[in-house]
Amino acid sequence: MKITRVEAIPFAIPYRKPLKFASGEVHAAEHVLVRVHADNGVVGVAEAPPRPFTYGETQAGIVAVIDSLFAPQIVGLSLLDRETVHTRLARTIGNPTAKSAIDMAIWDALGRSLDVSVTELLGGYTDRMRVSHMLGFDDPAAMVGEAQRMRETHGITTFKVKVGRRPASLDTAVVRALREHFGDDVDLYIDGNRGWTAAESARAMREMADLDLLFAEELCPADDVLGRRWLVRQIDVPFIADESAVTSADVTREILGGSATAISIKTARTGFTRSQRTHHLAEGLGLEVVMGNQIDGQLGSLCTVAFGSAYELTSRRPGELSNFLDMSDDLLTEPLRITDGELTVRPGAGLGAEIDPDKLRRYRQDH
Ligand code: MUC
Ligand code: MG
Repeated sequence: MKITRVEAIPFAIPYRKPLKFASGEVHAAEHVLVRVHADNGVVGVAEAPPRPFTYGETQAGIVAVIDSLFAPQIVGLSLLDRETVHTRLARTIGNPTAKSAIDMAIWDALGRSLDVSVTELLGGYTDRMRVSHMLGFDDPAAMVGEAQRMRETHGITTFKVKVGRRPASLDTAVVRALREHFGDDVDLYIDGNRGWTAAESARAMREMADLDLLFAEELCPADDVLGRRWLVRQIDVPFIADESAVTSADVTREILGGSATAISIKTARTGFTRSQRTHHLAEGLGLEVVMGNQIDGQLGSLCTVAFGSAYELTSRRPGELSNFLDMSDDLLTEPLRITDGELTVRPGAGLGAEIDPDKLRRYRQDH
């Protein structure tokens, strides 16, 4: 089970409808498919989504760091040497999605080699998660319409509403319209992607006090240290740290510092190995966890549900697993389906994902 080769293949698939939020917008999935080959003939796969507005990575940068630094450091190691892989990749700072895609492709290859699923390898708690859908910026009628379509078509009843615009009434009107339209039939939470100041966030939370929000996420920057602590102390729902808490050290710092009271785990940026560490830390600290979405394609969403289903804590809340529905196409031979508000892991070995060669030929950008 020795790693013989690591491929990083850039591809681009347009979105049917762009996703807009306070820190940026996404019009196309310009991701990198990572394939880890082993000497037993097995190939593991995962995808890296560059998010320059969050982590500074670009598609070309991910390909370059994998080809020039990461691949040479891990070729020759066994698929079982995950701790050594982790340590070697950690010598390079940053590059979270490039590292994570390699890590997850190794777990996929290991599962395929041992003929067990990644979820079973990680913890095997369940085989499915309820799905939370993310609603990007639009006017209230369009966002209510999208939520309604998601409920009718996929049975989804939990929605994360992107907020952080100015004036904040643009967003509070959306949350109010959703609550008025659905009543108690849906769960709602909000994500500001650092768009508001602490004072604007506090005011908006007061305006929405009667709307029964489940969580609030990254409403203002964690770097506004005292303002953020002041905000988190006064609101009465768990405050999720997302982009401010990527590593376990970040989680420790933000939680112990009072800048958050819950966390988002995103396999796209912590893979399976580092997500395990964050999960264990969250359990030890007694934190709520939401499995987040890095605007993943189907392969990335499969990674999220594979990890989220592996543990009780990560499968307790609906996971953000539906962004791929906005893409015009994808790479998998067998598309993911969200049914009755749930996404299941793939039966079979590893992640259970097969890449359609024709689709990869159509969308890859390196030829
Ligand atoms: C999210 O939860 O914030 C948007 C920006 C990012 O880093 O992730 C997405 C979703
Ligand atoms: Mg977020």
